[in-house]
Amino acid sequence: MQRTLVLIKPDGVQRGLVGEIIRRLERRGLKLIAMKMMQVPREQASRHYAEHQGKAFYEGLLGFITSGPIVAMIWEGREAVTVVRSLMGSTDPLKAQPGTIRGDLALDLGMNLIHGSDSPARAESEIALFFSAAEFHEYERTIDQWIRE
Ligand code: IDP
Ligand code: MG
Repeated sequence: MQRTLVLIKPDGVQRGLVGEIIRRLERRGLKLIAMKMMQVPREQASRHYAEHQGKAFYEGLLGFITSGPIVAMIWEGREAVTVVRSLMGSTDPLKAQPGTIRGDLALDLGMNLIHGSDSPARAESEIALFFSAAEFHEYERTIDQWIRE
């Protein structure tokens, strides 16, 4: 079973879309393993977005992600990384398909509501950056027999 890191960015919290976003992930059948509300320290944000260092939008991105509380979560399921990315939609909400989180709920590249890891390897390192193993919840869901073949 694969795990992925999801962040509801400060715009999602401010706009009251935390429940809406979680609802979409839950309804797909993904399983919530960990969740917390936090304000990301700048040092953690710069590690999280290290791949974008030096790009024109980097400073704005760091300022934005550290500007207010976010909700950080770990979600588990078959191909969870790809499934979450497809539920999110394209990075630019103007290009995101209707039916996706960004395509239904956002308009701006810098205010696109949600982060999801883009590969299993990145998921592993991003999960380690945001959570300690003590914060994971191992539990059985009886409903899984109706989700997993
Ligand atoms: P992703 O969030 O879909 O994985 P990335 O390319 O990893 O997209 O970029 C990280 C975040 O940086 C995006 O979600 C978006 O908020 C912001 N971003 C990416 N490209 C641009 C840009 O060209 N201008 C402004 N912000 C950008
Ligand atoms: Mg990315």
